[in-house]
Amino acid sequence: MDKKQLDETSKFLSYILRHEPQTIGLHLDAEGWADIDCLIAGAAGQRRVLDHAIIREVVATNDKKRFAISEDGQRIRAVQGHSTSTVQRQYVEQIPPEVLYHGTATRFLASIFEEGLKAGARHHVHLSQDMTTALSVGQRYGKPVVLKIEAQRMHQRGFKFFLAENDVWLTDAVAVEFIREI
Ligand code: HQG
Repeated sequence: MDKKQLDETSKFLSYILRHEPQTIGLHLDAEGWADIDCLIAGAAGQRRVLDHAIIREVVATNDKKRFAISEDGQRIRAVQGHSTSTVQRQYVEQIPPEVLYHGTATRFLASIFEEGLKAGARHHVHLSQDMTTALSVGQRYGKPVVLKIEAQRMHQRGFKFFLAENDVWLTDAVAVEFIREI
């Protein structure tokens, strides 16, 4: 597959495995796993040709390591970023570094400094350990801005942090007092 096809298939998988599995009649379990044969059959119903080799290539080449395949090769899941309520992943709690970063767009700043960072449609607020990643995340919504989150201080106050398999940090919400604009 060329890069364009890989990106396009990755977007399709993100849509199905994070947000709208029901559009192809796919069942996800609470940990987000879907049977790959069912995924292939559901996609075929929408005239989208997938097979195990294509899916493995998308998973292996994905820039953000968004997906994982089970050890037996039969199931696939998105490792984070879900909005569908059928998935309630139980991430293991982790101690965060001193600071983490959140990329957003300048147009959201007034609201963020009023009500803090909220998860929105997804299940968590997404944070990263490096500013470059945060900047590219923010760029998706307009003029980007990076916010510094006092993660260690939040942790000391009892807020929970989780680290997805692809190194994206997750937390339920971030109160204004822990947010600094850079
Ligand atoms: C903003 C991508 C107003 C928040 C990325 C963000 C990430 C508020 C947007 C992952 C707000 C939500 C997630 C408030 C938060 N008022 N705006 N109180 N609180 N926001 O897409 O973090 O490529 O759901 O700043 O790499 O942008 O999809 O979250 O701008 O890891 O794999 O509301 O998605 O990964 O947007 O991105 P999103 P996000 P993928």
